[in-house]
Amino acid sequence: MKKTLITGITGQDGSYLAELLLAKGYEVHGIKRRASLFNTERIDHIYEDPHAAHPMLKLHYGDLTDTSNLIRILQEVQPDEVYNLGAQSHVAVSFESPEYTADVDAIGTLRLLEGIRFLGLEKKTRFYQASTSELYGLVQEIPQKETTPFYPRSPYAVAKLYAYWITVNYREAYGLYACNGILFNHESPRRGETFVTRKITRGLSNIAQGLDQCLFMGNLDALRDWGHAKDYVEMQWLMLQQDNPEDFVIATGIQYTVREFINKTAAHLGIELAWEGEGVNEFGRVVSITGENAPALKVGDIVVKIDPRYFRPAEVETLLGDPTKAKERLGWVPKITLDEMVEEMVAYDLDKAKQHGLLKSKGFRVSVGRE
Ligand code: NDP
Ligand code: GDR
Repeated sequence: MKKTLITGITGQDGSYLAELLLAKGYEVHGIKRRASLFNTERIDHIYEDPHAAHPMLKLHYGDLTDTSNLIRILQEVQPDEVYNLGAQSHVAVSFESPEYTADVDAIGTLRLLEGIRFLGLEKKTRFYQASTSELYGLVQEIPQKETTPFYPRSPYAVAKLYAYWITVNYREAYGLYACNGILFNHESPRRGETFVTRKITRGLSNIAQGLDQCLFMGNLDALRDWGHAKDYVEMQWLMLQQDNPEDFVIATGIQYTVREFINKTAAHLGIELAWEGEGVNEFGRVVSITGENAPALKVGDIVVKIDPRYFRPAEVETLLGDPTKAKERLGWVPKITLDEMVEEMVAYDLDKAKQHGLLKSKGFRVSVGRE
């Protein structure tokens, strides 16, 4: 039986990867942070009572900023595979907390690699690093592939650049089986609520059900190559099963603007929007409603506005990946289309909005969460 250690197991990707590895018969260990409230909602359905005879999922308290803690966990688990998914993963937040982001995302990666080496695990343990299309930043080539030069545009991306190269360095210097997955944006109903796709599916669902009035957005022209997280974690596992460690771009090869994502979300709710105004004065107005998903709305309502607060000090305007290498070498192709993903995300968020609407109608206080 193989043992794996996942940092970031409580996040979007960590939860899907843990499901996948449990289904493959792995003993899965995950690092969770101490928080003042429970933070395991995404993995509660696979959580096992630690008092069970042999639980296949085990959680350890820890943090990527804590070297001795990481070394102790590595020593205890002796993992065959480590997936380093833990990160301060929000690009906009990295401008607010650049030093913390560097500590977790860059030095945290080094701490894990050095821990593997320190414990003499470099011949046993395979290492996956969650690298990112944000490395391309101000893009030097369209579409972006493994050989495209990097030009990071945020403290997050600069920290991930260090993590990318230190992973390559430990592979070359110490013969560690270490890979970078350069993953383009991937989403799901488990996506954090402040990333743009989930902010849209959740925000418009709440507005449709009368829990909120307007969605305030940043740059609607940004272009992203969006896939489904479930498809992408399969690739993370595949990368560690090859004869030789290599880095791969994972993407769909199709890009859309944020505005198009809003239109698709609205369409799944039975709403058609017209875009009026320009620049910071642009807004989205309801021009037709079909079906019964938006009882709180009427034609003419303004449901999307721009708030410059969500503009970034330096923006990544366009990202488009070329996953040819992953297709040819690993036989990987994404299975879930963008429209199927939007449908799944809207269904999930609309269901939640309806539940909250019901509670509100019975007089209970409901918080929609504000950023
Ligand atoms: P999430 O933000 O959903 O999850 C991040 C995880 O990291 C959470 O489990 C979080 O814990 C944990 N974490 C945060 N800070 C620390 C810390 N100091 N020590 C230990 N753990 C920490 O990210 P995703 O699942 O979307 O992404 C997974 C990884 O892939 C990240 O490294 C991200 O940067 C990278 N990536 C993501 C892409 C995407 O589109 N989703 C694309 C390319 C790369 P908690 O739950 O307590 O907050
Ligand atoms: P990104 O994802 O920065 O690409 O990083 P995010 O969903 O935050 O932004 C995508 C694009 O949408 C624009 N945008 C907004 N973004 C947010 N969050 N909120 C808004 O209101 C808004 N309005 C417009 C952004 O400016 C941006 O251009 C994600 C993270 O998961 C990283 O960890 C990962 O490495 C990359 O994807 C690949």
